[in-house]
Amino acid sequence: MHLCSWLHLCASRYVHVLIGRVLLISVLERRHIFDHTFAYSCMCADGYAGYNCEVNPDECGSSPCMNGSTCTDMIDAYECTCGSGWSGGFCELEVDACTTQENDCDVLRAECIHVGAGKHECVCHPGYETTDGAKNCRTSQECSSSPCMNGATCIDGPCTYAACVFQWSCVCTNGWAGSICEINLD
Ligand SMILES: [Ca+2]
Repeated sequence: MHLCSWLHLCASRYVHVLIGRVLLISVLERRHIFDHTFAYSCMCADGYAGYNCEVNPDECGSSPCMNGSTCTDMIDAYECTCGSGWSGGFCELEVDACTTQENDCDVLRAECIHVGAGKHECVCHPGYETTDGAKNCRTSQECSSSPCMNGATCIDGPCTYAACVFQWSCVCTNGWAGSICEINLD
């Protein structure tokens, strides 16, 4: 008969339930010291398993993290580290980039459209055009192609931030009519 060493007992911090005879109770170490000829069992805390509570089961084994995220096993828990564009405890939620600082659309003259996890597109309001994916929109320059005929004056339509009321029009010289002053009245 001999006393068990600490290493022969349950993993530290766990409750020792002695099946056999208690030789003495260590108040200082808060454990029982027992006769090794008798069996013992361990009552594991949540998140531990094994005869001596020495096993940390892998909570990532059931692949709880979604959408390509990384699972980190912890004690009776796991943690998902989401990839770009995903959020939530399981990375199950698409990030709406239009509601984040990722939104780089023209604040006043473009619409941000959510098109997938962390992805967005910018579209200029009607009557506006862009050369940089609607990060900046400007009123369309219809008059630059000189659509008005016979000496008419081309006028870009008035715009609000929401839209241009009409995009352009022609002011004809005397004797001409039509939307582009193409009709000779004389
Ligand atoms: Ca674990």
